[in-house]
Amino acid sequence: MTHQHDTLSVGMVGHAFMGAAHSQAWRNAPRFFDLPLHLRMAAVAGRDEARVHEAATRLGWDTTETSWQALVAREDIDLVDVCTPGDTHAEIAIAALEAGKHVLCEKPLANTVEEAEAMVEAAERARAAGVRSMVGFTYRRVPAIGLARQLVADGRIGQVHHVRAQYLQDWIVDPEAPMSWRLDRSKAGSGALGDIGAHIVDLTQFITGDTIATVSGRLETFVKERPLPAEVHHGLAGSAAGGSGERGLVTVDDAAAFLAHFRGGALGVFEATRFANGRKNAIRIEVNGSRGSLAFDFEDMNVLHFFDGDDDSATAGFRRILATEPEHPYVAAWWPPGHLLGYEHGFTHQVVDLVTDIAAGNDPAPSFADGLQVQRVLAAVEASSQRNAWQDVPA
Ligand code: SOE
Repeated sequence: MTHQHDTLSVGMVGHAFMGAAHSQAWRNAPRFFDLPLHLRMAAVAGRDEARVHEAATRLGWDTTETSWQALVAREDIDLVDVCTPGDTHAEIAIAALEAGKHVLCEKPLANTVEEAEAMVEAAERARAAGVRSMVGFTYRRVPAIGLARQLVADGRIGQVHHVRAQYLQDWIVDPEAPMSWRLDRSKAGSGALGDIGAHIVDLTQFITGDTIATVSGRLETFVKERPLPAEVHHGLAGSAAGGSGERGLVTVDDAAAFLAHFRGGALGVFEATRFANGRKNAIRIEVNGSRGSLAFDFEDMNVLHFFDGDDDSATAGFRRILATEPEHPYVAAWWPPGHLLGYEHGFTHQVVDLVTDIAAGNDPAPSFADGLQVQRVLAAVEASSQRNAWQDVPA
């Protein structure tokens, strides 16, 4: 379905924080990996003409559009990369799929289960014509996370009993941190729950190969009103509040905590918060099984801790595996062992996997259906918090 048989022309919608991360990935993937298709960074779309021009120059896009509709209508575009806030994901992705374009869509897939369902239907219709789609849970592509999944699949930790996951940030702990779209339910769908809780739901299910069956949770909004911003940095709240004195209503959760029961029998404890003072982007995951345990923290993202219960008890203990060997996922394309990877590499790996699947005619993962399943878990947590009761996640 590519425009020219060996070129994939990409059009990106949105050019803030995620747009910058995706641009770097589209640019770097072919420089480090042997891709089956030539990539063309054909166009970027944004509403403000001056800003989108500046972004295209800075991020390396050939041309610009001032509406996503114009970008989707372009015949020379093969793939649409959706890097906008959640309220526009469904509309853009469905239009692009209907126009026969492959779609990469930022997470969470949508703002509601209903939107996500419509996206899955559109993806399935388009798939019949060879059109592919993927949702951007990039942390799956951290090598240490890939290794963790492999160890679980190989039975190295045995039957999974416990899943412990925290996603901890602190960028709005200051009550004077200004409003941003991420604090507005009509734009973002939810707060910490969907923005970062979605990642740990996806990651724990990816690592364990299991899915969450039922949840009991509580959402909290600690600061209910904030100053309207003078400017917004990278979609996160800026440090300087606007001078007008006007305040806006925070309509999403600041933090979410929930218990989960996995279909395979494991018990899960999850926490997602923007109020963990001092924690910037900690993603901590621990899995305890009948034969061993795994532990990961994104703030030390090249490392996986592995406890092998089969070791001699006199010398057993968590071993610190530096996941930078060529046999670890994606690493061979980069630097020699011990030369570390960072946040942006996950986005590059995402492009590599997507382009490889498109060229091979395979279904990329995580699919829109996977994104919908995560959305159902998030919706169940919200419902549980409202009802003060356990809530099942539809299979
Ligand atoms: C903001 O909380 C954010 O940028 C998330 O939206 C991303 O998904 C996460 O990778 C980092 O934090």
